[in-house]
Amino acid sequence: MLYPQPARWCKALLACAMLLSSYAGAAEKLAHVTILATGGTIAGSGATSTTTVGYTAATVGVNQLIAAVPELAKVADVKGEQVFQIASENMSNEHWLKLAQRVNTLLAQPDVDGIVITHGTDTLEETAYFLDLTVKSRKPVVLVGAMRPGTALSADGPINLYNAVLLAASQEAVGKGVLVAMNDQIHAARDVTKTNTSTPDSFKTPELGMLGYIQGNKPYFYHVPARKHTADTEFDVSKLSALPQVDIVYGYANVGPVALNALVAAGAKGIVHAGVGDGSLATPVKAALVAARKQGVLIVRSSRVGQGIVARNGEANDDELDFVASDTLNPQKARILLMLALTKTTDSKQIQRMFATY
Ligand code: DAS
Repeated sequence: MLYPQPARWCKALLACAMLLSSYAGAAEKLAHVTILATGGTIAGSGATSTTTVGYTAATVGVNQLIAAVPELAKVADVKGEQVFQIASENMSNEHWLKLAQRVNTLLAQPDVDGIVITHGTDTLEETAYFLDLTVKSRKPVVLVGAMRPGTALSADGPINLYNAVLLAASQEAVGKGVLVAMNDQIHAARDVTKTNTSTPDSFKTPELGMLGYIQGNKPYFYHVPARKHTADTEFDVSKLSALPQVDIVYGYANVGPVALNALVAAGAKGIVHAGVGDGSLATPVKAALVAARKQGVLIVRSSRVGQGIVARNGEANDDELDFVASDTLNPQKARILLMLALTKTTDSKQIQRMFATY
């Protein structure tokens, strides 16, 4: 038969219409995820396929990142914005304020269900925690990076980006705080840290544990963050154009007060001391910290050790010295909480409460 009967035409047209409507329906059901690109290795390129160190970070734009992973279209309706294009060792307070303000503006829109931020791995944990304390929404915000540039054999960026978008599009990620998706794992912003200079399994949450996995196109959560975050935060950066200057001094054998005194003289409003052990203070440094406190500088005792609680009144009499203990926050994260705390108060007792809350 050359031409099908009209009845068959109708059946064929009906089948096509149903197929198209199912695709359209599926597309309608996909969550709307915005990818904010900031640079880093995930946007990096190397000279050869075996260049996994010594490549150039922050060379590939957000549209190229999205085009390189067509599978994204199966898990979300994705849009991209190039917010910055930097290696993350150059991330600044100003970058953080701009990013937090953009995230909050987007999440207030009903047509945005989640956000993915592509980021260099060097300060990814810091940006994640800053946003954990400043995002005013329960919608998912997921940070993602790569330990190898996209030009390398077994580049980890594409699958990390796919997993991050899938997570940001999921209902499971709602209300869990800012998340980090790396190496098929889901980490909480507060506790994740970069533990290796170059291997793909670099991001870990030592002792306190990661939240779950992304496997077989699905997120699996086994834990939830215990501390306050995002929608429950008391910090508001919406009208800020700068943050108080807070610096970190490192403890080690034979340390003296020169670096500390220079930072205080340069106008630091807060100092985080990355002490040896349980936040111990070498005698000459303790004297300089006491003098700084008398000038109104807020002092937080943290530890270079990386795990465990820095106990209040443990290695130093914080009550007498009017210092703050960092709880389990590592020095770089204690700095972020102290900076935000100083936008609200200089009362050390209030700030200690904040370290017990977030
Ligand atoms: N320089 C590193 C950064 O941008 C590259 C990376 O690991 O992302 O953080």
